[in-house]
Amino acid sequence: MFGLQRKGRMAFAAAALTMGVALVATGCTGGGTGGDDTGGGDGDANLSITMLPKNLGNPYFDTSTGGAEEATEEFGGTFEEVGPTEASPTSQVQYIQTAAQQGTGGLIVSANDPEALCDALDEAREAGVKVVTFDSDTNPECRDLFINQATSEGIAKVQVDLITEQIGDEGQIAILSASANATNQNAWIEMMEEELAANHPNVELVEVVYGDDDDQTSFDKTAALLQTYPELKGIVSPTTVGIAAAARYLSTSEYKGQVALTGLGTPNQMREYVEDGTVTAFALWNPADLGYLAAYATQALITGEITGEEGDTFEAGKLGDFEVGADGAVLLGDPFEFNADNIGEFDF
Ligand code: RAM
Repeated sequence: MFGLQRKGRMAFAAAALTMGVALVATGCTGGGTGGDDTGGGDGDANLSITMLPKNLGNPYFDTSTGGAEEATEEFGGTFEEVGPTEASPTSQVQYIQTAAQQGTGGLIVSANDPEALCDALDEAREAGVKVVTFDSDTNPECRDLFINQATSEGIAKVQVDLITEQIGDEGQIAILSASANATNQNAWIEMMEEELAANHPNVELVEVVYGDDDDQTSFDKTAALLQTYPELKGIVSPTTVGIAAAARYLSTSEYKGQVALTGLGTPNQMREYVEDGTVTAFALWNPADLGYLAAYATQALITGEITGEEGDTFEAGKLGDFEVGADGAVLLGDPFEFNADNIGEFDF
């Protein structure tokens, strides 16, 4: 659907294994206030990079920020991460405005809402800032590029495959999502609903609830789901915050091992729940690679190596060469399944 292409070899396992090392160097270098003389990797290019995740305090985004900072160091730019504490639709606007006022060269954003950031992003782009979304997109006209972790179809399918297998392909399931406006989760949920309707007639999706990528809210929503639906057989949480909170709730409850839980999680947050039998398998991609690729794509825009047109190609350091697909989207790779057999190999 996105017409995206990735050139080069998947470096997922190797990169994942080195994350422990990469994260040691993740302290922000500050800056982001540079004018045309900032950076220095490419003559006069302003290689100051500002990273704006959905919210701060989420290990998933800590890891993607680590990857982006590693890339920025490689190409000789300056780097800073900014962001709100709450993943609400407009909470990112002020950070976009400030970054633009301070003259950042490139802004890398995971959007809490497809539309709410657009005015601020338009102003930033008019001021010369290159805007790259990653992880969760805005409407395509509001940014130069979107760095997509995997196709929405692939992310939806792996989660439906996992939950239907875990519940014997019949019974009630619910979805515990992130915030209600999140572009990425909403796209995945729509496709999960389609996949369930098409291929799993005996599975009933009873409700989608929103934990707002907040640990406590997600925990409470899990408890409420289990109370409301006594027949519930499984929960899918397509958010690393949600699945970890739901696993924590289930692990000490009477539902442990009775109600299946899967979705998208980080190995470090999910390890104890795989080991104690609360969860058998879940999926994700490498957030460090996603941030790394987003930073290299931003650099290629800033230096003028690419404009973001379909067919543009650029090099992303250790990840190799990538090509811009339809709608200005670049694809990282495929989702990856984690389970008891392989989770010990990953450290992020
Ligand atoms: C959370 C965020 C992020 C999403 C992951 C899977 O960390 O919602 O946007 O991609 O989960």
